[in-house]
Amino acid sequence: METMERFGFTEEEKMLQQTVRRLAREKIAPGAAQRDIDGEFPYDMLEIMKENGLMGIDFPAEYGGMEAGLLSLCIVIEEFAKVDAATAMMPSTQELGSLPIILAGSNAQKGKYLEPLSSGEKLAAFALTESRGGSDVAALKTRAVRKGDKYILNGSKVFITNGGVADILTVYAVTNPEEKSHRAASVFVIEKGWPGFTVGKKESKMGIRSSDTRELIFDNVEIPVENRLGNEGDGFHIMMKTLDFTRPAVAAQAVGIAQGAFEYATQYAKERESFGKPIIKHQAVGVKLADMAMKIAAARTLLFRTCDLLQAHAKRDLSRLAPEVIRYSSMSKAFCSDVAMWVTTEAVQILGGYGYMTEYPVERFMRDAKITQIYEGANEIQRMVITSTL
Ligand code: COS
Repeated sequence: METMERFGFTEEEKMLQQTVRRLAREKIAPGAAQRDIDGEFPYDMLEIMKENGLMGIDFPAEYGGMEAGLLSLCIVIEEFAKVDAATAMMPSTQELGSLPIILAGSNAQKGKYLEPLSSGEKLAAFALTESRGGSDVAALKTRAVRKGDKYILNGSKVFITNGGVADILTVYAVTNPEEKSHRAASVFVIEKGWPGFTVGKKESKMGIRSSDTRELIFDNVEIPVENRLGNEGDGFHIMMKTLDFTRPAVAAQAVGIAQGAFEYATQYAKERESFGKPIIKHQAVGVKLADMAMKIAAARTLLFRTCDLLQAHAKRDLSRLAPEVIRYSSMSKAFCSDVAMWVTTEAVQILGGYGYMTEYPVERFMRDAKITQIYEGANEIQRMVITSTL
């Protein structure tokens, strides 16, 4: 049976939303179009995140985080994504890259790594996907071989967000190939600058262009044994549980993108006239806007409900979440991102020729929306996960 823990924001969450909404409007929106053109990692935006304590929103208070919960993280991501989906990835990538440490790290590992990550002084990355794909996690090939008190890491990862800017990376590698595939891998914390660890060129992407996406190459990288998270063989479970908690962050990014495009298209439809009246008065346009409003509201409601469920079951260990909770995580990711893609495409349609021009923001929203259907588990995978819990 489903249970409803709560519905609605606490006073703190309302205040957080107001604060980040203002920050997004005043500090993040103005340079968003130029950052999309430049495609460079925006360190000035990182400074804004750090000044406002937003890099460690859901990090444990014990290690300098705000410990404000997943819903708070999603509130922040939505507000930023309304104006700039790439900047919105800063707190979410920090959470994704660090959650394996929060879930499976020893006190010593947490003590060493989490504080500089919560403050944003150091950046994190989550290194799972390889060139043969990111969906079939159990088939990944990067290898870590134990030699005394070290592991020797060889292989490569692709499409890693923050790959070129991260200081601390959580890396998935096979340690026990003789075990069955879901017990064959482990997760390690590695640091920028370690001998043998290099990064490829920055990828040029369709959307979220200012985020840093790269290949990672490991050539005999020596990892001290104390940098393994959990036990040998825990890797698959660590990464799956991390994704259970971070897929709603992608959903939040998608809802923000959809809302941003919707608001722009609505304003445009009220001002632009054809056949002697504002185009919103033409049913063909008005009905599109009504459908956009409905789908966004449904998406956001599903997202908030998912955050409630995950927060109520948030145990910072490796125990598996209830099937219903895993289902909601995947449902929110797939549904919100599909809505974002549909809404942004319709927003471009409403603006007509102007929608196709880079001078207007809706084509950027449309390009940014696409990745939310692909990363952190393609929407086809989310539907497999949903089915598996039924
Ligand atoms: N949390 C904890 N454990 C999990 C889990 C979860 N969410 N999902 C599966 N497991 C465990 C299962 O309990 C099972 O454990 P035992 O072997 O002890 O019984 C094991 O993992 C295997 O589960 P399953 O058979 O379902 O695994 P599959 O290999 O069939 O793969 C999918 C499952 C496809 C769901 C998984 O590989 C996946 O999510 N892939 C997408 C990954 C992704 O998001 N990639 C994007 C790039 S990273 S940004």
